[in-house]
Amino acid sequence: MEPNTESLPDYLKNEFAADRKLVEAALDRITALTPDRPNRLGRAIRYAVMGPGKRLRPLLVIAAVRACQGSVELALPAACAVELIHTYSLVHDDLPAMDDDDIRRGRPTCHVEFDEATAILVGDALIPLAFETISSSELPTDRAIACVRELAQAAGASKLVGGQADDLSAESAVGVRSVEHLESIHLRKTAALIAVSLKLGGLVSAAPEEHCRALEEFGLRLGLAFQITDDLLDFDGDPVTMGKRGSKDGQRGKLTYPALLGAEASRQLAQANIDQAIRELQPLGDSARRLVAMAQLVAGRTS
Ligand code: GRG
Repeated sequence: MEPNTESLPDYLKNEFAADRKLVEAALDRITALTPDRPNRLGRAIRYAVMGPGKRLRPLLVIAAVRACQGSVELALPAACAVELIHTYSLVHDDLPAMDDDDIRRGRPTCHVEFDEATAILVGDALIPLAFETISSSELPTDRAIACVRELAQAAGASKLVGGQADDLSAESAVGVRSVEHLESIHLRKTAALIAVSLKLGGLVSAAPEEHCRALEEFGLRLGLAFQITDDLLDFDGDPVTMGKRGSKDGQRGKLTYPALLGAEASRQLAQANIDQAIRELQPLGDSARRLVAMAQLVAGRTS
């Protein structure tokens, strides 16, 4: 499920590939089997985390660090922490009580490969592991605390979890069915974790507040565009390229952008959010070019 970087200049292609390797190696170390973790749980954690994900969020942390002239090495634990939270949310979202999916990242979902109780415990274990990873890093204490606080807020009941709760309620179709309602769900469910990835890159690099704010605003718009393209992929994407089933949202009567606006207007809205995201980067000047390239990848993504 690697993102298609064909359209990028060679130096950026190589840089993303190298950053991806760093992230994979760090995740591999963090999830290594150890005698103090029950073996089956440890294997399930590795199965979920080491599956072929795009690693968009950790790559965004690193791209933000590069834009702020920070240290990639120092940022790796925070980058991995966001991926651990993201992975827990996928494992729990796939459970029968939530979205009830049997394929994720081109393979059986965690509860299908193992069992439901184990998949719940995988999520339970990944949340503290994320915060342990940041707090055991070499970051100066004040930056580590700031990263823990921001990530906890983005993953909490007013953002990721609250957005998921409202998204599940919207399935019953008794709620308001408007673009504003949909945007409010996805700003929390999808965009908050993408926005905090960018903000963590700024915080780790001790970037000026104006730059951290610009990175977060970029992330919120990018996150919305990411969600709209996700809805479009579910609507008319290729399940093999995506590594998951398509047309699920339509079958469940879910509130989605194509269902509300139609495919063409949804595509335009995704592009408008990408354009706005890129405008938000203005305070960072030319050093934001990697982030611009990543926004363009999100606009054209097929998986
Ligand atoms: C269980 C609290 C809780 C939240 C679940 C992640 C999520 C919220 C729902 C997943 C459903 C979904 C399709 C959301 C749209 C955006 C999204 C998060 C897509 C998956 O992220 P990718 O494409 O996945 O970055 P990979 O596998 O590449 O990491």
